[in-house]
Amino acid sequence: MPVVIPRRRIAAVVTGIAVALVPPSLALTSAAGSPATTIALPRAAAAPALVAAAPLTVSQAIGSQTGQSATVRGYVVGQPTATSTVVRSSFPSDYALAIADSASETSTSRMLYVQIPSAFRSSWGLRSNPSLMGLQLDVTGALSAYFSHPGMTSTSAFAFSGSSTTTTSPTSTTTSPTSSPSPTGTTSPYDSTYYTSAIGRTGSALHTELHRIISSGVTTLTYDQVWTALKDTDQDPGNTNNVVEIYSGRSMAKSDNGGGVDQWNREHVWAKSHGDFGTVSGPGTDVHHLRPEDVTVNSTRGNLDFDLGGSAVSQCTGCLSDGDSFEPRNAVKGDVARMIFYMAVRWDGGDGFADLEPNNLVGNGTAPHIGKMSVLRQWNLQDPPDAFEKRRNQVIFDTWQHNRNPFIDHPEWVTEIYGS
Ligand SMILES: [Ca+2]
Ligand SMILES: [Ca+2]
Repeated sequence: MPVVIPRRRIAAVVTGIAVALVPPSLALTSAAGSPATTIALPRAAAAPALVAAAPLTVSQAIGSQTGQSATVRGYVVGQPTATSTVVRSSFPSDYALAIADSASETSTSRMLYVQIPSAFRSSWGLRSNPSLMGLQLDVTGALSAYFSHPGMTSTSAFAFSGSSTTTTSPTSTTTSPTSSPSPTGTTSPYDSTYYTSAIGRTGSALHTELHRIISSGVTTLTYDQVWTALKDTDQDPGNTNNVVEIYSGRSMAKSDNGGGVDQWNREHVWAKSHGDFGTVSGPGTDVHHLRPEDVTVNSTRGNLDFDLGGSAVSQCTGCLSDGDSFEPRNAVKGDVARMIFYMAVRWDGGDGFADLEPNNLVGNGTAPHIGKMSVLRQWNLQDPPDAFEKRRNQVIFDTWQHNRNPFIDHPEWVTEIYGS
C-alpha cells in the first residue's frame, strides 16, 4: 500500500531536524542521514485521497523508514531503552514509547520506537503516565530510525485514537534543531526525590549540596569490579556482547579486555595522575568517569588535559592531540565535560583524596586540576546528554554505585556552578 502523506504534514517537516534529534551514537546514517524530500502527489487524486487518508499501521511505518512525516496508529507496549530492549514496567524516563499493532506484542521487531520531545514528556511519557500501557494512540512525526531501530523522530503530535483532543507542540513547526534535553531549564525525573534539596540553589551552595547528595549512600567499587561494571554500563546498544570505546567509538567484544595491543582497558577520563589518586577504591574506581578505551589510544591520551587542536590520533577518528592536550571526537565531547564536572563535585577533599577541580590551564601535571574549563563548558553545551549517556547514568545509579551524575540530569548546572 502506498504511503499517502497529507500536504500539511509535509510542510511541517523541516529538513535536518530528524537527524539532529537522534542521539549521535545511535543514529543510522542511512535512514536518518538523508534530508527529508518532498513527495510529489498526483494532482488529480490528491484532494479526496488526502481527506480520507487513514493513519499508517505500525507494520506499514516499519516498512516506510523514509524520513517523511506521517501519522501512525498503534498500541503502547512499553519503553525502548536499547535497540532490542523494551521495558514494560518500572519505566526509567519519559523519553520514548514503543507502539505495535497488537496491545500484547512482545517482539521488538514488530514495534515502532517513538521519540517523545521534551514538550510532550509530562503527558505522554511512561514514567509519568504508566497507565498509557495498552492504550491506542495516533502519533505524528518523521519515519526515521530511533535507538538504531525502526522509529519515529521529531514527533509533533500525540492523541488517543479516535479522540479530537490532539496535542501538538507549540513549537512543532518552528522549532530549532536542539537536541533534548535542552542545556537550560531542564527537568529530571529525580527532581522531587534525589535532587529535592538542590533544586533552586545556585553557585557554591549548589556545589555543596550536590556534593552531599552524590556522596551519600554510595557503593565504592574495587578496581577489579570496574571491569564487570563497564561491561554493563558501556554495553553497545546494538550488540549486547560488546562495549563501545569512548574516544574511538569502536564496538569491542566485552571479553577482549586487558593490556594487549588492540584490547580495551579502563580509561580514567579524569587522568589519575591529576591528584594522584591511583586505583585504590575512591576516585580511581569511580565508574562515572571510567570508560572502555583501546589500549593504544588510552596511552596516547595519557594524562593530557582537554583542549582543542593538534594532529590526528591513530585509531581514533575525529580525535586530535598535541604536546599538552587531547580533543575527543564530537559525539563524546559533552560526555567528557560532564564526567569532569561530576568528579569535581564528587571529590572535594576531606576524605583522604585531593579536592579535584577543573581550571583553565593545560599542562596541569600532577596538580588536582584538569583543563581547559572554558572548552569543557562549551563541550557541555554543544553535545547535550544522549541516550547512551543517560542509560549509563541510570545503570550506575540502579546497579553499581547508587549515585548519579547531576550534570547528565541537569546540564545547565554546569553553568550554575562553573559559569558561562
Ligand atoms: Ca554525546
Ligand atoms: Ca572538588
